[in-house]
Amino acid sequence: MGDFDLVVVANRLPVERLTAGTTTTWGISPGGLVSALSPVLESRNAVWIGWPGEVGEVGASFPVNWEGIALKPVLLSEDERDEFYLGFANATLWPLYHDAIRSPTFDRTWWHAYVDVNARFAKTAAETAAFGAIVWVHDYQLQLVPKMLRDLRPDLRIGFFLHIPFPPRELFMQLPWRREIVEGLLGADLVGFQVPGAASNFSRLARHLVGLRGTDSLVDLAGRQVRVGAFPISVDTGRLMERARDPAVQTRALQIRSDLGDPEAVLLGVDRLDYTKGIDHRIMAVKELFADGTLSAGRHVMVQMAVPSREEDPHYQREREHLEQLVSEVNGEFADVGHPAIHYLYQSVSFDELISLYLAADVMLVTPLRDGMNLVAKEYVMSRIDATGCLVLSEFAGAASELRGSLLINPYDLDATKNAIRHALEMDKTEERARMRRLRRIVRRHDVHRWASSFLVALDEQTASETPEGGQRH
Ligand code: GDG
Repeated sequence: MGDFDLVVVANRLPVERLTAGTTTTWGISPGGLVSALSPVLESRNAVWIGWPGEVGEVGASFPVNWEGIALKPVLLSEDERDEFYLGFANATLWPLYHDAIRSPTFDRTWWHAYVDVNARFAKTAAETAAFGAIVWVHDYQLQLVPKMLRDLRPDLRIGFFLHIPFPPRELFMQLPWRREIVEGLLGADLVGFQVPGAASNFSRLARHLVGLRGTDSLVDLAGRQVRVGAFPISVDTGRLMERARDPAVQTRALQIRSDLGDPEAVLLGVDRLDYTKGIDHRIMAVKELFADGTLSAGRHVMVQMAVPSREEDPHYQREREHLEQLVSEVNGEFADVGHPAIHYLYQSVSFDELISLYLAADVMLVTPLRDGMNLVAKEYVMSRIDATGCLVLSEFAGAASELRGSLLINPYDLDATKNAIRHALEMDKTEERARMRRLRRIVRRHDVHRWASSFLVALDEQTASETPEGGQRH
């Protein structure tokens, strides 16, 4: 038993090793979960348990504390990195949970590694949490942890949040270990999803596979109830607006536009390079708009930031080659000397630079084929402090159920995507501002602090109603 009152368990720690020559330092690592959780934990007696992102020992330079959050590494061997992380998490669960856009691989060796690594995370959490502490487990890599942890420490209050979609029954049933996964999640007191559809997919499966009773929001295990619900994640609206108001960030946005040749319109995409994000569908739509004369180099430009991700995975290597080929075809055909049609950046940038890019963009293209939420869409909205700018958003992003003022598209429908981009380019300022104000109101009312506190309040309520006298839960 440890002494932390709030334990976050996630696959990755919020830091990564940065090496320059022979010097090693640790810095904050980019990614959806880090952006979402850091502001919530900074003021609590909290510990974050996760994998440092590299195999083997972390070494003496590893920070035990990062901006007020204690860090506890869970180490993986090279085989575990390959089988648990690259294998079961990213080549089985990730594609299966994203509509099977790529075929999931089912491999028994990977499954055994998934069980072993989940057990290590559960053991570390059991050793770190104080009596009756809250343990908040995150995401698809750790779906067995809730049950394993409950078996070790029945006194804990366990919440689980899935950041990615939860598939419909027809797809989930392909998984050879479907029952183990559902039972693993049911070890929690509260299981949270991004959207109500995912929550009801899960509750229905629990009833169907494990033969339990209950409703879409409450699953009844013998002697214990598990609450299930939607908790749409959001962004740190205060920080985004503060950075967007910063004169240096605004000057940089003007500089970016001037570097792009002061075009009439800048279209922007920002994504991890991932086959779920629909980057190629988006570029195809833009290509056709250059072809039919709606867009022309010099007057219009697209900037596509593709942040390197999972580079060891052959699916991701192929996706990168495919995108680079596509961008080069578009530029080959439609660029003018000094005026590319698409600026493609395969790199990550600082948070301030990202906000400057958002400020420089007239049209933001967020077109995933399936996405749990998509924070980029919400970040763009909150950066547009003067309420200008248009958001073209896939209806298959979780964000679509909230961001009703955006131009919603089916990313598989190229004509619909082209029409939405045309609409964005031709939109009069009154409509643009009205839409953006509406979007800003929605995101501002529901920022990341509210997301975290509503999840923790729901967990509190659930466990308060469940705790028998003596403080032991079963
Ligand atoms: C998963 C789910 C869900 C991107 N490039 C840079 C950078 N980023 C930051 C963005 C944003 C985050 O990374 C990406 O978050 P997304 O939500 O768009 O996507 P995933 O990484 O797939 O996240 C997703 C999320 O978890 C949270 O629950 O919304 O559906 O798939 O915050 O700003 N940050 C910096 N430089 C970059 O170049 N600093």
